[in-house]
Amino acid sequence: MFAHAIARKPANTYPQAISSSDLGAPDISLTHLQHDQYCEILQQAGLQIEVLPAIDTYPDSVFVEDTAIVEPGFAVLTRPGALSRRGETQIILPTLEKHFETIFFIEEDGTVDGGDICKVDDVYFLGVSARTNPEGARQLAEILVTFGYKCKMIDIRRLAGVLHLKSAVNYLGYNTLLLDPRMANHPDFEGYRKLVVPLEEAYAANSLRINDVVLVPEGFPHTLDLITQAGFQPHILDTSEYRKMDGGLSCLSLRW
Ligand code: CIR
Repeated sequence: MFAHAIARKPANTYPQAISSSDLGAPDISLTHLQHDQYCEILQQAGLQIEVLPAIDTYPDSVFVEDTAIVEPGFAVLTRPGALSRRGETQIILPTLEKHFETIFFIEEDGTVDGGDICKVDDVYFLGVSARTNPEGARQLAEILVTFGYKCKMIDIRRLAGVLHLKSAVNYLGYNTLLLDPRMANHPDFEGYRKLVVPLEEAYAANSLRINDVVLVPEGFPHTLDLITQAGFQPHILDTSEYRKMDGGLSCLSLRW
């Protein structure tokens, strides 16, 4: 169960965030509305959420998930792979210091984006991507194993159009993974119950379990069906303005 979350309001510069999509420019007032709706559902799900102020220096700073890995007892400050995002970690550090006594740091030359880090019970899957390099994943694994977690690296560098591991793999609890079809036969995911989204709904593989509900992006009927049929309680959220900047439901918060 999650009890806490941190989010950050979208920057006025959000339209300049990194994007590989061809979905057009985000509408800033709709971006804010979708953010409010997101924070509200986290609260309804029982989380205490701290919503940090917007930081216009960092257009991508609404995607707080990438800046840290958080656990009830500790946090790891990442070192984002995109240069334009690297300073986001120093900005969020004082907030993390309020919540966590123990903070670890990913050091140069390692890079890690939180979006690449997928926790599945006592296993951490560490995506090696265009953002998280093998050295960053190695440093993070070194920290996590001291807390008893198993760590497995998953190389996604050949998966076209997949930014982070959690763009393609998310854990819904009850031994169930929600997967992009290109990840469905990965040997490290053997033994899990798999819900495989159709390729045309790959974006919805980034659905997010928050306590009793699974947040599902709007507009992905097959994924919604899969999740519902599997016995989860879905809650649909419109994330259109975040999708335009390659972001999804998990990216918008840190949860512990
Ligand atoms: C980026 O390229 O870094 C942002 N535009 C999107 C980050 C999405 N974050 C995530 O999946 N954790």
